[in-house]
Amino acid sequence: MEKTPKSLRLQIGLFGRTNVGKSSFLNMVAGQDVSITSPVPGTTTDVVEKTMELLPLGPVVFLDTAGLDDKSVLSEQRIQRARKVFDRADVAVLVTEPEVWTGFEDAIFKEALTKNTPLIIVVNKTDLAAPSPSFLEKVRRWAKGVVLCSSVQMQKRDEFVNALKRELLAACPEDFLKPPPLIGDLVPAGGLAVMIVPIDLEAPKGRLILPQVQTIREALDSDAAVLVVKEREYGYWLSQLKRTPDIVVCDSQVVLKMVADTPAAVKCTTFSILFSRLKGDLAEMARGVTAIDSLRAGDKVLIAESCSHHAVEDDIGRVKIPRWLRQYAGVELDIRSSAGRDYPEDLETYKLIIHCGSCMLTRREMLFRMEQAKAKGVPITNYGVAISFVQGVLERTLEPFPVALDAYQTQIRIHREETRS
Ligand SMILES: Nc1nc2c(ncn2[C@@H]2O[C@H](COP(=O)(O)OP(=O)(O)OP(=O)(O)O)[C@@H](O)[C@H]2O)c(=O)[nH]1
Ligand code: SF4
Ligand SMILES: [Mg+2]
Repeated sequence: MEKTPKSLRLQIGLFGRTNVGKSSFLNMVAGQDVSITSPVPGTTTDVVEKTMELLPLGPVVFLDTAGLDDKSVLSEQRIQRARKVFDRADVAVLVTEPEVWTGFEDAIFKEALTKNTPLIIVVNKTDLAAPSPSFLEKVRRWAKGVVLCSSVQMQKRDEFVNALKRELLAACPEDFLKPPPLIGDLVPAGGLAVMIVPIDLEAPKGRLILPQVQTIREALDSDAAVLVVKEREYGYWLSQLKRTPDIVVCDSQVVLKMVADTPAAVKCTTFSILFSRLKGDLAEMARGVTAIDSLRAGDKVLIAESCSHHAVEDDIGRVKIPRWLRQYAGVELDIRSSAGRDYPEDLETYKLIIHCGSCMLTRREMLFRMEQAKAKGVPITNYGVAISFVQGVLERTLEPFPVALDAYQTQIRIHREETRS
């Protein structure tokens, strides 16, 4: 992590009057004492930098500044250094206290506006006084995001840090949400990717679906060759090849056949797994799927689709996944579904969320949905990961992604040990 150059890290500037708790807030987020704090105004006299990995955002650097109000006695040089943080910051975090809004806060707000820097307001010290609805209404109008916090209530740290992550995710510039490659890193220039595409009832007439087209396109962009076959012809064409493919990708519905027909030395995965890495956090999805193991009779499972495509007779989300889930769990489950923009408010009532490949969502939207699930303590996975899991081939289809495979193996081990004891 330390190898990531600073410019690739999201730079988060912390601003606020002396003594509002900027350094205490940073220490709470970092989970360690990074910046000195004290009741004496003007404790921080120079910029303090703290790099950390703030998932799902990735590497970030917090810049804790000296409070610049009339209580600070700083040299011109130090004032300039604190001011310069504004030029570096990709996101500005203004720390304030309930009901306190002075000319200082106004100045920070205006500077953020002029520099077009997204502003998040942290209302700190809420343990001393709750902010009034009118104060909150005012700050919500001005900032991209608002976080209510108490930097001394460590028992609520997770809640505060999750709220900050959600606001950062919503506010950070698009560049910082650059997706990992779809397939480009799995097939070298001059290499070969084989794609298995079933042409069944669900296949649209006369064309391929978007995820398949995008995957083919990215392999071609990597100067690789692509062989596209239906599942029935796959074995035959594999036997005709003079070289082994670098990667084989199939539609999740034929994953069992792909795994059976693919030699152990050849890497293989599914379109849906490729997309869960592109759009979200594959390791988290791989961890989340292990929740299927502990589903009990009557448990609520959400099948979340992010567009309202016309459901066909043997639809994957409405028919096939529920059937496989019930077969795997061996009990009756309460399986609900949501489609399009509506993502249920009562996520906490579900034992598991199984999300579609989210080809219609941006990476920011999907990461946001994952964060919402996490904030409510609900495991989340996706169609591709879940299908490979219930078919018993997930370790095979995660092989091309060592981090996700490791996350899955660790979680399933913990989980099965817990069930045994
Ligand atoms: N009750 C309460 N006290 C807090 C909170 N956050 C910080 N404090 C206290 O407020 C005082 C100032 O905190 P600092 O974190 O040093 O504040 P700062 O904004 O970094 O101050 P300067 O570096 O001087 O600009 C310390 O005594 C903290 O313990 C909070 O959420 N609740
Ligand atoms: S957004 Fe989801 S439900 Fe809609 S087509 Fe893409 S994967 Fe399927
Ligand atoms: Mg400080």
